[in-house]
This record gives sequence, C-alpha cells and structure tokens, in this order.
Amino acid sequence: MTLATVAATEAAQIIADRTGVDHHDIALVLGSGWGAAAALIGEEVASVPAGDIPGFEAHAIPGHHPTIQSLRTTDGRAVLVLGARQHFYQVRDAVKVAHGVRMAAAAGCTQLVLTNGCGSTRPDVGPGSVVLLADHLNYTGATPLEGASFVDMTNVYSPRLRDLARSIDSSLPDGVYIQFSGPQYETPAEVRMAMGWGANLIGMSTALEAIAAREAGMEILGLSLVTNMAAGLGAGDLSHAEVLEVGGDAGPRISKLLAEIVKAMA
Ligand code: 8IG
Repeated sequence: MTLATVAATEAAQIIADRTGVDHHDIALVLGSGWGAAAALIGEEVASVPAGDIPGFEAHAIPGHHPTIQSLRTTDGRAVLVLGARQHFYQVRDAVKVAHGVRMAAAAGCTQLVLTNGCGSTRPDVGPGSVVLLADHLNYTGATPLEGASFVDMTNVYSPRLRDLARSIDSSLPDGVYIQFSGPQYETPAEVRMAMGWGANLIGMSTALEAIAAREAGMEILGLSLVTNMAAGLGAGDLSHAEVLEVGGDAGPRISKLLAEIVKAMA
C-alpha cells in the first residue's frame, strides 16, 4: 500500500463511522452546475462536512459544495457523493486532488461518475450542452501516481458506461477533455494549441482524478457541462459569473439526466 492508499483507507473508515454505511457502491463527483443532482438520485442517509474528513482542506468557492453525502437509491445501492472536489489550482498537489476518489475506492465504490463544467471549442456544442468524455489530455504536468505504477489509460472512460448514457439520451456527443492547471483561463493561443492536440473540452479538473480511479480499477463515466465557449471562440471575455449562470440554468435538466444514468448503472 502506498501512503496515499493508507490515507484514503483511514478517510473511508471515518466515512463509514459518520454515515453508518460501511460499503458504498458508486461515487459521484459533482462539479460546476451538477450540485443539484444528489436530491434526485436517492434518499440522503447522512451528510458530512468535508472538513471533518482527514485529507480534505476546508475551502469555499461559489458553485462548489464542500460536503460528502451518502445516498441510498430505491434499488438499494449506496452512493457516495463528493461535493468537495480539491482542485489542482487550490492544492497544487495531484495526490491531494485524487484523495476523494481514492477514499471512494477504499469505501468500496467500483463505479465513478466524474462531472465538471468546462469550456468548449466546438461551435455546435455550445453552453448548456452535456458531453460524454471519451478521452482526456492531462496537461497539468503532474500525476497522482507514485512509484512505478504503469496504469493502462487506453479506455479511461468506460465505453460500456458511455453506451449506457446514450441509451438514456442518444444525442449526447463524445468529447476529448484537456485539464489545464488553472486557475487562470486559457489564452486564445493556448486554446488553439489544445485544439491542435485534439481536445474539444477545456477545464481544470477530472483528468488527475480519472488517473487515480483507473489505478484503483474503477469504471469511470465522465460528463461535462459546457458553460462557455473557450477563450477567443465566443463573444466577449470569460467570466465565472457566466459559468455560474449557465450552470444554474442547466441544473434541473442535467440533474435529471444524471439521476437517470445512475439509475441505469445498476
Ligand atoms: I466552467 O473555459 C470552466 N472551467 N480551463 N477553461 C478552463 N476551465 C474552465 C473553463 C474554461 N470553463
């Protein structure tokens, strides 16, 4: 066991103690715009402030909800909702970024839904669109892995879960996500670089978490909400206010979609 796994196992034990649920099945990481989904997915069994769990640094950003919830679906599955993403731009440490995902794996989760808000480079996939992650580029220069952990990254985002999501909404496009370090948004030149590399979704999360989740053997579904056109491709400048507005407007629709997908993952 690596130190990161030991820390994740300790955190998972505290989740079990605080929620009374000693095994969870699915983990959800709720990013910008996705926060309202939990209420539709299951009954809340317990909610724990992230700051009470070792390895989570107390932080607050508008649009992010730092709690960890345990839900029970109508068909009896236990869902761990991580509303407390630790962004690379906050902690500057990929191991800390991956802590929540590793904790979920230690809690028993074998499936992981990673959601985010992001920018799009495709004019036909504009603000309000939901996209299925088909692949990613990790442009952070970092990794959550330690030692010679040669994790296969061929099918990071499960083709099976993508098909399953498309059985709920056949119009969902595939996208290739690039994780930048942030917190500044990209320059238009950086956006052109990313496009040249085959990316069409740009954000500041997800890829590092997905790497740790694949190491842990989890099956991953990645869902992006496009909140803005990438820098230089839309009208005007990028703003966090725009991100929050699009996220808020899309909230009810994407929450329902996510709830239906989770239901189908049984
Ligand atoms: I929401 O356009 C959201 N997050 N890097 N670029 C980057 N992160 C983002 C963006 C974006 N939109």
